[in-house]
Amino acid sequence: EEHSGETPSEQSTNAESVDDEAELDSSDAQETPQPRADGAGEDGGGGQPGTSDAHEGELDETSKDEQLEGVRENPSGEELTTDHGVKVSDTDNSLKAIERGPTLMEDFHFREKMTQFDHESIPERVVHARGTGAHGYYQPYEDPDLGDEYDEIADVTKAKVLTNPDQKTPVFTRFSTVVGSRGSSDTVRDVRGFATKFYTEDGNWDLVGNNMPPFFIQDAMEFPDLVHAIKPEPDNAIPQASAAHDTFWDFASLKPEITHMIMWVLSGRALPRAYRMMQGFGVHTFRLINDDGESVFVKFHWTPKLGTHQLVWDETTKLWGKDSDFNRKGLYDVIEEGYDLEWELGVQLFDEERAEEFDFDILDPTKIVPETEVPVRPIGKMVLNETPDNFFAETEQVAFHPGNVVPGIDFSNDPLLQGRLFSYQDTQLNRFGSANWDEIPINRPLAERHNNQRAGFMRQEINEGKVSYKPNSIGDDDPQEVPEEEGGYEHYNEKIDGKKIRNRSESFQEHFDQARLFWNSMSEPEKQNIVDAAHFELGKVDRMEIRERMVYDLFNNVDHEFATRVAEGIGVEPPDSPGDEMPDHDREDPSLSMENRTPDTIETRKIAILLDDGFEDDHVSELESALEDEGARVKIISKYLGEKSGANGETVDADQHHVAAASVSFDAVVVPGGSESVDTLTQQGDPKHFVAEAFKHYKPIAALGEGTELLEEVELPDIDIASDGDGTVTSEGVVTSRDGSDLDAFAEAFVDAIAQHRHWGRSPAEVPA
Ligand code: HDD
Repeated sequence: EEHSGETPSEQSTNAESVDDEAELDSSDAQETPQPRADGAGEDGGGGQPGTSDAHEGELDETSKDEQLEGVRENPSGEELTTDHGVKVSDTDNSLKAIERGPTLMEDFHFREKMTQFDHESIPERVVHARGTGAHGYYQPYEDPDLGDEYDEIADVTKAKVLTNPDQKTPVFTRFSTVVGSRGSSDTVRDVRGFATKFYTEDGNWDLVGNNMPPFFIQDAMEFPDLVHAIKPEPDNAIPQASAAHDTFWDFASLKPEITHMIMWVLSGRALPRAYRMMQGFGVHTFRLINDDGESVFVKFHWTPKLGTHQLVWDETTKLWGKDSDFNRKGLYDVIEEGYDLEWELGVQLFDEERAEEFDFDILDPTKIVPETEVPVRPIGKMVLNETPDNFFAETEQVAFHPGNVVPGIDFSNDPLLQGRLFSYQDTQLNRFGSANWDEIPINRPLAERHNNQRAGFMRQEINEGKVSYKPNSIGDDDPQEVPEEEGGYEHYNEKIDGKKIRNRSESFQEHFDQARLFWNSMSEPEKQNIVDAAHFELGKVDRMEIRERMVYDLFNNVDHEFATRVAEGIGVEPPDSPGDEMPDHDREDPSLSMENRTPDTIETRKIAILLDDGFEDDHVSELESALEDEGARVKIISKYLGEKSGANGETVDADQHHVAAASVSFDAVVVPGGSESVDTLTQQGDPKHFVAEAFKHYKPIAALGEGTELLEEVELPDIDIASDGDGTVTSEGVVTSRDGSDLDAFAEAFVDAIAQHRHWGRSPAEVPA
């Protein structure tokens, strides 16, 4: 279990290696764990603790952790020193001329402490500022099934990271919101970033994707405009972390290519329940390259084992206040609690000829390759299982770059991707103020690095020797270039023939076909979510002409009924006939609906048990064990914290009290029996509100014995509640048993209801919560 198993004092630390003054000699200086030149030294270990390099074939799950171990600092049991290692006698009082006099310039400890503090902040990312990250590994499957066209993964790519099932490649993944600043809320309506750095034996590969497969625009040239339009308006910096304002929809309404992505952004995909319950997409078409230099196109897909799930809008807005770190904390907590979070990496593979047959251009990033056309083939899995030790050092300083690829993976000419290949290196210079950002421990490859790039701010490597140029005879012309056959990166030898031109390809001009495919593929509740979202977003737009353009020029070219439903909510005259460009098709792709992405699991779901003194002991213990056996996380909630006594003498501790707990932080709620407990609950507003709100948010609700009385008090519309003799009754995700005699059957029904995640068949409109 890697470093998390160690107590801080067991870890080898910076301080420890120079701890014993008596033993300090000139060679010990080497042992201070500076971020080091990987691979320096003939032995590859470089003589420094914990920073050993990967060698071919030796890479495993723990390699990155071991590398980072060399720079970890741990204060446990240590003495306070300055940055320069001088022991400090007083860190609370500055040095003064006399007791009540002015502070003296010579107080080096004061100056150093203050200077470091004054310079603590670095620029936040211009987009994707707010995020969270985790360590883990990627491992290819043995013999993945690639369908009829391709036999083996090694036939399509020579990337060892994707082909060698015996190799676990360390990864670091950062999830993010896009628009909000670093301190904004997690559960805003937004795209989510899903960026993974693979520390492969052949160098770093960064797959810098999103949780939605299309993108807003077709050419990187438009990216500054898109971001300016969606970010807070420049005169007053309002609104934060939201697209719901005039400038974004002004831009959108004038850019029909945005329509497909807008459908995704208005859907529940933009309100993920958890980062661990999100798909990820490489978005662009990339190339895979095999040993013979042959290329096949590829789209990358991450599929979470826990299903793809959403929040509902009302819930997200409450979370802004009650649990504003909901997504970031969710990832951190479950990993800390010991869950391994898993995503399957899948590929859609197609060659040039197949690409020609599609009725869209595979270089157009506003398009997906529908799974009805090309199935997704799982080729491996990623497991995230370690939280960072230090948010700034790891999650903030991790720097991704789509241009980081390894042999076997290459780019396509997607003009959005091509522009990104410039933008990320450039933005890291702005964030770090130096081209040496790749030397920061979280960004350092595990593969060896040797070249003649030199110097710059904050250079860490000590490059030995006289030579920093090629060709050279003084240093045997090292480091040597590597031929392609021996692993040197060679760009795909694509034939290019034509004229330089600044335009938009004719093949990029159709904008509504896939937007319609998305709409057609939604269930009715998902459609309603999209319409409601459009009502909110466009309802915040002051200018009528912008709302009208969205309805007439964009939505009415997706689907007439959709445009009509949106128009009705935002004071726009509904269009009388479909738009001229509305595609004439009723195609669907079931993989687009989240309702088809609900595997039968309740792992990591958070379930609230509402109780007070006098609860039915059996109900609570049986439910807890039934739910925990299935991998759910159970919390007991009561009016006050502390011990609660059951009717038959058992006791439980309340994990949370109602002032701090909110239904929006949970996936489901259950009220056990016990007349005294339920009497107390029914006299309070909070438990009733908890249940009503969970109902409003379509969440599974359960009650046993007298607990059913609480549900009756709340008056859940159109829901059957069990009476005596009914056994277990399930009604739109509300599971009740009045007699509570068959606890097993009850628990099973509740687990099933939780696995479905949300119960869209309800009509909660009148529920006052
Ligand atoms: Fe980007 C960050 C994903 C288009 C320019 N982008 C960034 C991050 C993700 C994406 C996940 C956060 C990485 C992290 O966690 O540190 N971006 C995408 C996807 C795109 C996309 C999936 C379309 C397919 N991006 C895009 C374009 C440009 C950029 C077209 C500019 C031409 N993106 C950036 C950036 C950022 C960034 C300004 C901000 C911070 C950073 O790079 O490191 O350079």
